[in-house]
This record gives sequence, structure tokens and C-alpha cells, in this order.
Amino acid sequence: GSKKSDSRGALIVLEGLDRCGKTSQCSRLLSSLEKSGHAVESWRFPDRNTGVGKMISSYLANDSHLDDRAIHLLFSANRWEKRSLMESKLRSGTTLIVDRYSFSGVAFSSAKGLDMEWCKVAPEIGLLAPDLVVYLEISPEQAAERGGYGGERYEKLEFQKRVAESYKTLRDATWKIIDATLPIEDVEKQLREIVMECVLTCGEGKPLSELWP
Ligand code: 2DT
Repeated sequence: GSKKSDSRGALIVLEGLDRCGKTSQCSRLLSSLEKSGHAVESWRFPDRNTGVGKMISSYLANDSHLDDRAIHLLFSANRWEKRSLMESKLRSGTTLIVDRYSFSGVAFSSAKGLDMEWCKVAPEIGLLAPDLVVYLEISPEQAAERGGYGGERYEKLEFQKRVAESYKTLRDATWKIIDATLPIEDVEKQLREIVMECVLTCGEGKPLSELWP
């Protein structure tokens, strides 16, 4: 059996196209885990509060222009600046629910035509590997019908179609896929079941690992 000291929080990542419902599902999952007495925090990438995050935010708002590789590396740097805090939270037993992570980095940059291996390799190697990646699946057309795309750089149907293709190439058998077009409560229920199993495994001492496993 595993020692109590190996017990840790789980690193849970939610991915999907814009308007797939990730952000509402993250907040529902957060309150449900809090209610059942878990130590849990909700994070998101990009984290727009850091210095790097402010550069990213200005790029997304079309207030600045950056070379495709430069912005890719800034998104990655934005995860690196949070890595040690992430590790200490997990080791101290806090589960992290993360809205977008390295997979968004690869999916969105490769949708612009950057080579997928280039996107994955150097910048992301050594970041903490999620214990669980949940993909909320919706077609780009259905996501667009939900309306509410803001005016940010990537929020356009044609681009989202390319992102969807990139996610398809990127995902592997370990990802859990949930149909994001189901009623919001059904998505929430499926998500909670998958996450609870993962939280349990991590609580029992599953070792932390790094990208790309
Ligand atoms: P939000 O709308 O979720 O704030 O995301 N993105 C995100 C990237 O291109 N690379 C990354 O590494 C990450 C984390 C996805 C803002 C946009 O930023 C994109 C949508």
C-alpha cells in the first residue's frame, strides 16, 4: 500500500473548442468538489494576470501582433511560470481543475500551420502531466450556433474547424470524451464521475509525472 505522504491532489484538465461549455463545467465541478469536502482550486490557461499573461491577452484582443512561434512560446512560458506553484499545490493535497493546458497550446498553434511536433516538443517537455484530460466534444458548427463568440482572435468558425482537426490528431486513448451537446446537468454528472475516480487514484498515491508521458 502507499504511504499517506504520497497522497496528493489530482491535475484535471478540461479541453475543447470555444463555446463547448468548459468554463461552466469547471465552475460546477469546483463547487461540487468543494461541497464534498475536497481541497480544490480552479485554474485556467492562459493565466492573464501575470506579465506574460498580459502580453497574451493583448495579442488575443488583436491589440498586438506577434510571430506565430513567439506567441506559442509565450503561452508555454505562461504555464512554466505556474509550474512550481502547481506542483506544491498538488503535493499538498489540492486538486486542480484546469481550463485549457498544453493541449490547447498545441491544437491552436498547429491550427495556424505550425508543425505539431515542434509545438509539443521543446516548450512543453517537463511540465506536469495531467492525471486526466477531459475533452468536451462539440462540432465547430454547433459551437458557433451557441453564439457568444467574443471578438478575440481565434473566435471564428473557420479557425475553430482547424482547431477541431488538431485536437483529433492530438488526443489519445487516455483522454475521456464527453458529448458537450448533452444537457448541462448530464455533462456535469459524467464529468464528476470521471473526476472522482481520478481524485481517488491520486489520493492513493499515484506518482506525478511529466509531459509528454
Ligand atoms: P480562453 O478563451 O479560454 O481564455 O483562451 N490558447 C490557449 C492558445 O492558443 N494556446 C494555449 O496554450 C492556451 C492555453 C485558446 C484564450 C484562447 O487562447 C488559446 C483560446
